[in-house]
Amino acid sequence: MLCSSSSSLRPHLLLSSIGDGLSHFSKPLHPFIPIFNLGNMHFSIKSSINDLFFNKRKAGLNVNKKQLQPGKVSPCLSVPDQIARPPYVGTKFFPEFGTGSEVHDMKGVECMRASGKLAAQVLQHAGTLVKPGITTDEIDMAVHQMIIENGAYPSPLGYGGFPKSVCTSVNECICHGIPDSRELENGDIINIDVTVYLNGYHGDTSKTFLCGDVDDKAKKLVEVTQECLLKAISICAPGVEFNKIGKMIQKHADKFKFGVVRQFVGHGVGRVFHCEPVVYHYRNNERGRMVLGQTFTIEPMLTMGSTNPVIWSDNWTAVTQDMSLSAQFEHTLLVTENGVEILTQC
Ligand SMILES: [Co+2]
Repeated sequence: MLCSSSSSLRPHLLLSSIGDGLSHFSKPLHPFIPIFNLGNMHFSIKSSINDLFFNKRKAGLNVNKKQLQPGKVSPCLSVPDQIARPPYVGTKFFPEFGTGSEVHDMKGVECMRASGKLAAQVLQHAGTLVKPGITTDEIDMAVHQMIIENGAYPSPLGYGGFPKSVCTSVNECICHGIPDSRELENGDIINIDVTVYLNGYHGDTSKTFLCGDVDDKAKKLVEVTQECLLKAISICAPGVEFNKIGKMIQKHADKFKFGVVRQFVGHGVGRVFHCEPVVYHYRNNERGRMVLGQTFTIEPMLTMGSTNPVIWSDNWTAVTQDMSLSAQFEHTLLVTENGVEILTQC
């Protein structure tokens, strides 16, 4: 959850109308927060004239799919009192993007391994639930239950007011979809983004799952997005520049003519949910190198068409401007002597 100019929960968000043209990204304000709060202004999905125009264009990009619509969001779920909360829970403000990077000693590494493993197990379980007819709200309930049963807190719940325990991003939703009453349909793709807070450490991971029979174009998008993540992971090691990640991802996406979303970024993660470094998924010349013992995420979002996000009036749900499909994969990584260890795998 981070937005790029300002966040994955919120990758950084830029003004969507100029997003692709921006070369001067300011530092992310917050992973979960758009720089410009477009939701309540002119970009409401239902009212935008642009949408009418872009809907006509979506035929080849989101074949036979209905435009995603907001469903009903159920009341907040509770967390037992004995489970420790991250410091942002119960505050009205978006947490600051942490300026210190997460570099761990042996004990910290063990805590990161534990939270990463739990996040991966929860994500794996959530994936088994994906089938036509299940609601994203039911997936949220299952995720919430499994996290609290393991003595952890679901990091998205209460993060800057986010109302649910997991992000569920269907079809043209790039990220930060709020679980609701919508039933998954045959042919949908859905990203499930799980973050858990266990013993004071966050573990953050997401995957895009196929629901029923998915057409070949969408399958290819999902496959290539996962390849982008794995290729980026393969070049990480102490001393490697973070900008190598974006180069690798963009190069592979370009081969298949898929777009790379710029406004949402990877991030440092550990005691803090979102902190430095900012990890861009597209070509860039940002400075900064990986350090032994450091933990961060890589979480590329690829699209079939426009990479510009539009934010719904719920202030969270980010969808592609042209309704083209979007896929995402994410891991939390630990820099080791020879490369990185993927913390978020079972
Ligand atoms: Co993340």
